[in-house]
Amino acid sequence: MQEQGWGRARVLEALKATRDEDYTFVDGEILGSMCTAPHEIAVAAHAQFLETNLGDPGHFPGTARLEVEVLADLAALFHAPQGAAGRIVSGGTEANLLACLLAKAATGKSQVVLPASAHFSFEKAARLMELDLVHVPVGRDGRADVEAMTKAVGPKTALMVAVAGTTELGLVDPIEPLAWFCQENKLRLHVDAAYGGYLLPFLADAGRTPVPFDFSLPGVWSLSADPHKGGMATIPAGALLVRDGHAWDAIAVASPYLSTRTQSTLLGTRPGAPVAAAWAVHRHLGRAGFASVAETCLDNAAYLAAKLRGLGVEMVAAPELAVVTFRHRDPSALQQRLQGHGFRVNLVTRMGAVRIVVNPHVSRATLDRFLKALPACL
Ligand code: 0PR
Repeated sequence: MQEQGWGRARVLEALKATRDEDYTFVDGEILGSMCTAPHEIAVAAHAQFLETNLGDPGHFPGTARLEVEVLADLAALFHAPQGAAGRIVSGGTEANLLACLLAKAATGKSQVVLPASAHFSFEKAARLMELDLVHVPVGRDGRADVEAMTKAVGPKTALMVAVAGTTELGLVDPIEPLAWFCQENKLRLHVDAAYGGYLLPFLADAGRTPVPFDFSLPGVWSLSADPHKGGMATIPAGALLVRDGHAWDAIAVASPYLSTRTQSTLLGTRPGAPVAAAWAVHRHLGRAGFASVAETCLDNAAYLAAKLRGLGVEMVAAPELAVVTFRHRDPSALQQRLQGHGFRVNLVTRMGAVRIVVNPHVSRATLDRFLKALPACL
């Protein structure tokens, strides 16, 4: 640290210059992220709640109520029964870590059966909790292979994981048969809807066939969804809901010097600002607003995929949600060339492909500009 402090203007100017080195969601510069530009009302709400800490909710009873209300919205959206309980967490990673921790605490077992397509956050869970991860190869369609998943289950299994919107392809696993299997075998099923959580509830509104994925399936034990992805809240905001709310008691630690007696999230100090942001977007858009955003994203993804096919580009899988992943003989070179045109796509190295996530900030006009630049880059 330098000896003497800088004036306010100098600090802010230096920060502005630094921020200018970043890419932004504006103008569709970032095309491969699962996050999106926070909604304008989320930004305003975030700014109002900067000092709030949900780790000590006694000081912030208003903010604590917002967490309860966001969770109640999500519980209703995902058809959670009476008695379910959740927590707002820092994102999909913390939600997956907690789902594993809750299952381990409830069963005393440490094996987790999951599709090979599951997010790498489960690897972190495995290291932290000494879990035995059984990665089951996915079927030819890129989705969890039901037969192989059920065969992988044994007496040591604490949890099965299914993904509702995979990171690489945005595909939804066959959750219904997996949930029936788990129900019949008294096994816990965690649905990772970090990405799909704000799209799947609106498929029917968007003129698509609904896909069962949530607590309406009795075998679903827990479900995560990220307000900081499809919820257009500010970072960091994830959510984990558990069918049997008492499950949280098993991981609670005493917090004697705080305003609550126990805590059962991984974080101690927890920002209230993104929770206020999520609440603001929920109230401002309502179900109808989210349905309309979902329809636009799904339509735009289908438009992009059709145009790409027209250019002779090969999709890894037909897009089910709004992730468009296509093959290229040299994905890194393609990424570099697109970067030269102001578009940042993500690599899916494992598949020799690049990924575009058609999130709310990606407009039809942006896609048309991208499609115009693409042929010269291919
Ligand atoms: N579960 C699924 C299915 C996910 O896709 C992700 C993140 C997570 C869990 C973990 O969520 P958090 O990152 O919120 O902890 N998937 C994206 C990925 O890893 C996240 C991401 C976000 C990627 C922003 C790029 C980016 O610019 O690809």
